[in-house]
Amino acid sequence: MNAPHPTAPLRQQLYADMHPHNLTPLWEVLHALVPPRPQTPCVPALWKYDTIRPYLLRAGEAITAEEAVRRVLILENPALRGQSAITQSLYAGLQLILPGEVAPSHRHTQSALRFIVEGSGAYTAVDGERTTMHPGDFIITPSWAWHDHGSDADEPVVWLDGLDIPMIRFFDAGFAENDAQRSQQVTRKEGESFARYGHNMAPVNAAPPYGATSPIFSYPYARSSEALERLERDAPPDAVDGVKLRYVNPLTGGWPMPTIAAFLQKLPAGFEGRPWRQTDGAVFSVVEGEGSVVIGDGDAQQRLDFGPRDHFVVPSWHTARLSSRRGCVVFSFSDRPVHQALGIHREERLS
Ligand code: GTQ
Repeated sequence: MNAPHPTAPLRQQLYADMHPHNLTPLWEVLHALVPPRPQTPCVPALWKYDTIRPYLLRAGEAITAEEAVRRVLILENPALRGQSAITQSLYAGLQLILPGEVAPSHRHTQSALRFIVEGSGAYTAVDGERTTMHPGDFIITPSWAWHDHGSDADEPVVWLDGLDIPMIRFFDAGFAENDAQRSQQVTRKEGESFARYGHNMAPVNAAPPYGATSPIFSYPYARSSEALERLERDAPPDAVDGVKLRYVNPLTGGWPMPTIAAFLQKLPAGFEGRPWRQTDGAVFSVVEGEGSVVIGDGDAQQRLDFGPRDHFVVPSWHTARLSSRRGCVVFSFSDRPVHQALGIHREERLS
């Protein structure tokens, strides 16, 4: 055993005496505060849709969308239980809406994305325009925009909600309001935003309607998946990502939301991806096909096998590699725009 440091009693007395004055010594915590590499408390996790779905449907019996305001089961990182967070900065949940229901209109400073997991025919309304949901569609609710959801479908509709809730909580910058009306009045025809912004063209002399957020509020899967299929057919896949595209704000070429990046990727059949790591922890939603991801190094390695509608999280700076025997399509989102805005984003391709 090491002999106690000669000034140890001095130190202990110092700590005790200054404690009531809200002072604490940096040197006891310096290495944890300024770690040599990211030390996230988040752990990798997988939510199998077959396991989750019965609980979602039970939630549908236990509470109406109206009463819940948003009927969502939160995907909580197993190491962050009670914090409503899937990573330190991001929130994810699965929202259920049943035929005829309305999730009433409100707005908040948190930005939201919806990625449709199951069912067609529900809608979300933003700023007087409704968009109909289909599996694989990527839909945006900009910060502080009124939004309500509803369903004229004849089946349950489930989507993944991705929000920057923990980030906004960190900055203590959250505001929210309920609308006077339950459902927004429809003032614009469905597809108007897409016609204006979704065809590699843009209005002349018009200010961006949602500031730093994309003016396209639905990116239909039919279009995104067609791009991936063509690229899979006509171009060589990337060694790490397969065929991967990012969603863009057409007015800037940048990320669709100021706090959240979103991606769609296709792993060709037989794909064995090379490993990579990145500072932005990412949440994945599987659209079609099957595959697996191996996360971590050495003894801490974990393999998660995924299929359609499963969700998983790869935490910050964890080495990961994707593979797929039969091919698959996977959506993902992360807080990369914030890392990049701060100049702290890092990624590494490993071999
Ligand atoms: O749909 O507005 O999952 O406000 C969490 C908070 C969804 C929403 C969530 C929300 C919403």
